[in-house]
Formats: sequence, structure tokens, C-alpha cells
Amino acid sequence: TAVGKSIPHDSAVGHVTGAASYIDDLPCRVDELFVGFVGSPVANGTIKSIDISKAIDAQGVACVLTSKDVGPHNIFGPLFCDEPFLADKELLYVGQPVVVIAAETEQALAEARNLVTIEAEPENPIFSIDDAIASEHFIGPTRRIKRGHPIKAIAGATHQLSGEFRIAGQEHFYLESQAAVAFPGEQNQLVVHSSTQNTTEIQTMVAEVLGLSMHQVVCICKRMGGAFGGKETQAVIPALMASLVAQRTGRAARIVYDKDTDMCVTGKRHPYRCNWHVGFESDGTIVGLKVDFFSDGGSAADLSTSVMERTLLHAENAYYIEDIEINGRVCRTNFPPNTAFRGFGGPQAIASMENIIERVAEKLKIDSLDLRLINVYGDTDRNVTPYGQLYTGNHLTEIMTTLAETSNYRDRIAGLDQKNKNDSLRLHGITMTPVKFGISFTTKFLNQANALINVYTDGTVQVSTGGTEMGQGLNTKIRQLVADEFGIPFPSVIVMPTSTEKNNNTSPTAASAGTDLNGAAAVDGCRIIKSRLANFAAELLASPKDGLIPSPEHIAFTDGMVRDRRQPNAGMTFAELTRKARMERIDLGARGFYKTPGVDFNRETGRGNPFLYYTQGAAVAEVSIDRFTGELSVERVDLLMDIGKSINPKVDMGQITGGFIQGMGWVTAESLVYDDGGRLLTHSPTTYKIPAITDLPIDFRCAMFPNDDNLHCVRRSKAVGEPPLMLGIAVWAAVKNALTYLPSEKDPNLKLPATGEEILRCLTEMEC
Ligand code: MTE
Ligand code: LUZ
Ligand code: MOS
Repeated sequence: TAVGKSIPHDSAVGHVTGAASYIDDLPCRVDELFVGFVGSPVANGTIKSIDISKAIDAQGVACVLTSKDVGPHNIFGPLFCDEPFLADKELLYVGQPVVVIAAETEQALAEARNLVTIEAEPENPIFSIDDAIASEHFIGPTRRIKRGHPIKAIAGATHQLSGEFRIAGQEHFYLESQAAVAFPGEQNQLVVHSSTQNTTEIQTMVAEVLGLSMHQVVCICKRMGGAFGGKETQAVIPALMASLVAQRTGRAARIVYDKDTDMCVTGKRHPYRCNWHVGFESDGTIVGLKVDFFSDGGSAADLSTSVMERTLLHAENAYYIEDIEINGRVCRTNFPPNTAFRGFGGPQAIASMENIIERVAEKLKIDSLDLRLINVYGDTDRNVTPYGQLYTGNHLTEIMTTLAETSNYRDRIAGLDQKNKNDSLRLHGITMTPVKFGISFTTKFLNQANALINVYTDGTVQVSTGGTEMGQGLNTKIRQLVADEFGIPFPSVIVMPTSTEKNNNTSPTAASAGTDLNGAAAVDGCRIIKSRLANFAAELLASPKDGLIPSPEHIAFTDGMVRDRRQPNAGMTFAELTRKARMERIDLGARGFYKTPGVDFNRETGRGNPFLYYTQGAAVAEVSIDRFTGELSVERVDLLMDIGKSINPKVDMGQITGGFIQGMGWVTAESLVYDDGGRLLTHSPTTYKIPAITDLPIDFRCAMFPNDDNLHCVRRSKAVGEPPLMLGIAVWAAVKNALTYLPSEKDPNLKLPATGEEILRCLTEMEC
């Protein structure tokens, strides 16, 4: 069988040789135009005038388009229709698209962009959560989840602490920038190739904005060069630009953002402010918690309210807190709309909770792991979440105690005081943080998928689903699942490019549920075909003279053969069976479908079962910081993740280690710096520092927690994509822990990320 084996990612060779093709690798059609745009010069204001006359007359320019060319439906959005495609009056962030230009060559395009002038009447912009709150600029209402009487519980507790915690954003830094190529067809039809996590979203938005019907638009995505949530909604604008040009000119149109443009104009992980009050007993039991989250949503809703919803649903992270109130509000500011990013509001929630845990541990002078184990969710009681979902399949205590042993946590902690006393140059810290991440879209209807299975008469199979490949290995896993269903070799199955022509009404490949949903739909499709084939094979394998009349249940599909289980020597190859089936006019194609059972969440009451199950894990990080410069070194990291029975252990290990490092980058290094006009200054790898190979933990160990109890998912697997990102928080918490070894009693309220500058600030504040 293929499932459970570490089959290499099916584009691994292509990725490293360059043979794997991305949007900009599509061959140019002879009539193709290059598309670009000119964006808003100000972060907030109104358009006084747009002068495109010089650009129109420039050599090699095919067309210059503004909102006037878009038609009545110049507005879109995944949840709320509140985001203009091309700004018509109001300007809401620097770089917001205003003018679209199409030219014969990239050179001509670059020149024409400089010939456009946009005159704006600037207004006072809002660049911070605090300013947005002060001027009551919000997106959507306050959302709340509440259980019991937290204010009373906090007041009645032996100890209280409160604080304000600041969390910054994060750039996705996918390698392939936002890109699309649109081909016009007959009768107003369009084929749009897009680097998108969500082909249906592109199809829908292109149809709506261009005034077409959905059946006139096909969206195709072969693969993305990374997405990380940044292409869940934000592939729409470039796809609209290419489509608009294709529709207006009748020519093929290509747009590929350069890296700087991409970083400047696309949304990021939401910055947060978190105000918290906690009450706890002297043994460490947390009895009450109240948290108010404010996120920076940017200038339009995008997915911000949904992201905030996931924040509320992860505010307690791994801990049972009887009396709890969690509030969340999205702020409107003059930045590009912030969007999905691996973890989707979960990372901010979990970092906030782990900050509180570190503070409580410091106050009580008890080991933070002991504190965590006192408060962690129980198995038989203390196992209901604040929103009323029973937490089943909880292995947190086992995971944390196992990891404590394998990482030698207790001995290392015991030695830490001495280590810090002996080292006058560096401060050392160690912390373990757990993660419990809910799997399912919290928007119920998105928890569905369909699959198209084509079986050919040489015994090979093509699978198509709405799932998109962004490097995470979805296609490899689906191939493994389908190969096993038919009992045929892995190479006999190919996953085809995602296209709305084959799979309609699809959900984004997101929420880590790509395999859970699309894998299950593919298996369903295979079983439909298998049941037809089993009936037919039973007829073929009947051997009345031996008294053996097989019924379909006796038919097995294994090792490329189709056999009667009771007469293993009689049988035929899968290929032979498919040929005979065709001759007998048996349908060798099917469409599978899957919908997640049982999930339901009531937004108004803040109660329900939003998740099918949880993926869980823990990380121990040891860091050292330079006492004089704040420079950070990650000395050792041990990860332990429960991802059920892995469909592909090495691909999943790549997800775990990669996710962790991406999280570590967010909490320690990556820093978005804007000038006071709201222009992003760190818009390229020279100034925006994602983790490099030299930033890896010096000693990096990663293991999977053996668990085969997840009956919810295909082959007892579990979602893996996002949860490991939140293990990166352990590195931040370890920095915080290191600072507690300074003699000062003061808490410097370390912000996230703990960059060198931020650590230095804390060191300086604590020394005086
Ligand atoms: N891994 C790679 N290599 N590239 C990506 O863009 N995106 C992550 C994760 N792992 C991503 C990735 C995010 S945000 C999600 S939601 C999941 O993959 C989506 O894929 P899955 O549901 O198939 O795991
Ligand atoms: N997208 C979404 C997501 O629409 N709903 C979700 O719950 C979600 N979770 C994670 C990532 N994307
Ligand atoms: Mo991932 S943020 O769900 O695309």
C-alpha cells in the first residue's frame, strides 16, 4: 500500500530542477499583453484627478483602464462585498490599485506606469489599532464567547494579574508572487490561470466584477509556489486585472507582481492588541480569565472577522478555564486588507495565552510546565471548551510529559539557574508550549469537497479535486489514497490541475483541511467505481462448477489485481478488468463528495461544535540571548506532534518543521516597518528577514506522537498544515523565560516578535 509510506512529494524533482511550472512559466500566446497597475500615492484620501492621457499615447500601450471601465460591479469581497477592485473615489491604502495598464512588452508597461499621475486630496490616515479604537473605526461587531462569571472569579481569586500584549503582523513570503494569465474565448468566455488557493473564488469574483455568468469563466490552478493563506482571497485582484484586460482587448493578458509590489500591496497576518485579566490560586490553578482582542484588519473586511472568530475559539489554547470571557473586534486602518495566514487568528490567540502563562509562572515562582500541567484540559472532566464543545481525543498531558522526558526538560531546567549565573555574556531560557488547534472551517458550508475520478482502460487513473497544491503535498497524498483504493501502484494515479471545469463550487484549500476534505471526496469517488467494478468482477470470476459464486463483497482490489478473496489464484489485473468493463458499457468515471459531519457553531451565542477534532502537539525551545546586544540564538528545539496516522510521514515532517520555522520567524525576527505615510519600508528580502538556514535551531529534533484513534478522517490521519506554526511560540516564550533570570523584578512586557531590538529594549529596562 502507498498510504503511510514516505513517497517523495510528486513535484520534488520538478521543484529543484525548475521543471515544475508556475503561472509565469505558461508559454506566451502570440497576442499576449503584459498587465500592471498604478496604485494610490496616499494611505487615505480622495482622488482629485487621474491623468492617463500620456500613458494611452505611449509606444506599445494597448489600453489604460480605470474604475470607469469596470462597469457597475466594481466591488468584491469573500465575506462582505466591501472592497473596491479599482479605487474610484476613496483611497484607502498606499498602492491600492487605481489604474490598470496593458502593454506589448514589459518595458513598455514599466514606462507607461511612470506616465500616469494620480492627484489625491489626502486625509488623516489611521495606522494603529489604538487610533482605530479611539476613532471607532471597526469592521463588524464585537464578538464574544463567555462562560460563567469571569469578573467575579478573577476578583475572588488569591492572585490577579493583568496586562496589554502587542503582536505584530507577518508577510507570507511565498516564493511565487501573485500572478494570473487570462485567455479570452468565444462568446465572452474566459479561462483564467491563477496562483490561487481557491479556484471557485476567482471564478466567482471575475464573473461578478466583469458582468459575466459563472459558467462563462473557468479558473485553473496547476500549483502555487507557496501560499500560506496569502492566496486564499488575495489572488483575486491580479486575476481581475488580467481578466479585465482580456475581456476589453480580446487578447491574452498576463500579470505577475514583482516581489516588492507584492509585499507592498497585499495583506498580511493581522497585528493584534490583547488586553487581559487573569485570576489564579497559589497552586497555579487559573480560575478566571477575561481577554479583549483587537486586530488590525486593514482597509476592508477580507477574512478578518472569520480570523477573529478563530482567535476567540483558541484563546484558552490548551487550558481548561472555568470562568472565561473572550471578546474580539476587528479595527479598520489604512493598510492593505489583512488576510488568512497559516493559523488564521489561532497564533495570536495562543501567543496571548502563553504570555499569560509565563507571567503567572513568574509571579508564583513555579515551573511553567508544572503550571501548564495543572491547567491543561482533562480527559474525563475539565474537558469542555468555553464554546461548549467536548474535547475528545485529548492527548495533551501525555504529549507534554513524553516530550518533557525525551527532551530531558526537568534536568535542563534544574541546571538553568547555575548556567545563567556562570555565563556573564549570555542569558539562557527554556520553555515548553503546547498547541491544540481545531480542525474544520468555522464557516460550516465550506466543509465540503467533490472529486472527479477518471479510470482509463490501461488501468491508470486521473483524479481532480478542488484542492490546490501549494507545496504542502496534497496531490501526493491524494495519489496515495486513490492508488490504495484501487490497489494499484502509486505511479498509476495522477492528480490533475485544479479547475472549476472539473470541480465546481469548491472551498479554498485552507484550514489545514485539504486532505481531510478532498482526500475523502476522492476516496468516495473511487468507491463508487469500485462497487460497479466489484459487481462486474463477481460475474466474471464466478466459477459455478466449483460452486464458487462470488458476490461483490468477496472482490478485493490489491497488488494491481482484482480477485475473489476465496480463490486468490483466480483473478485478473485491474487494467484487464477496466478494459472488459468498457466493452460491457460500465461507467468508469465518478464524482465523489464529502461533507464534514456534525460541525455547527452559533455565532450569536458563541456556542457549538465548530471543529471535527483537534490536532495537538508541544515544543520545547532553549534559547540564549546576548546580555549586551539582545542577539538571539536558538540552541535546541524538540517538537512532538500528534497528527494521527500520517499518510506520508516525510511530507508531514516537512510540514511540521517548516511550519515551526515559519512560526519562529514570526515570533523572533520578521518585522514590518512603515514610514509615517504608511509606506512599507521592508518590502524585499534585503530588509525583511525570514529565517535563513543559519537561524535554524542548532539542535533540532522532531517526532510524531503515535496515535491511531482519529476515526474521523480518511485512514485515521489528521490535518497537519497549520498547527506546527504555533509551536514556534515556544521560542518566544523561551526568550521571555531567559529574561526572568535577570535580578530585576520588573516585567518588561516583551512584545511579539522578540527581535534583537525588542530584546535589547527589555534588557535595558530591566538593568536600570
Ligand atoms: N506548505 C507549503 N509548502 N506551502 C504552503 O503554502 N500553506 C499552509 C500549509 N502548508 C502551505 C503549506 C497553509 S496556510 C495551509 S491552510 C495548508 O498547508 C493547506 O493545505 P492542506 O489543507 O492540504 O494541508
Ligand atoms: N478560512 C476560513 C480558514 O474561511 N475559515 C476558517 O476557519 C479557516 N481556518 C483556517 C484557515 N483558513
Ligand atoms: Mo491556510 S491560512 O488556512 O490557507
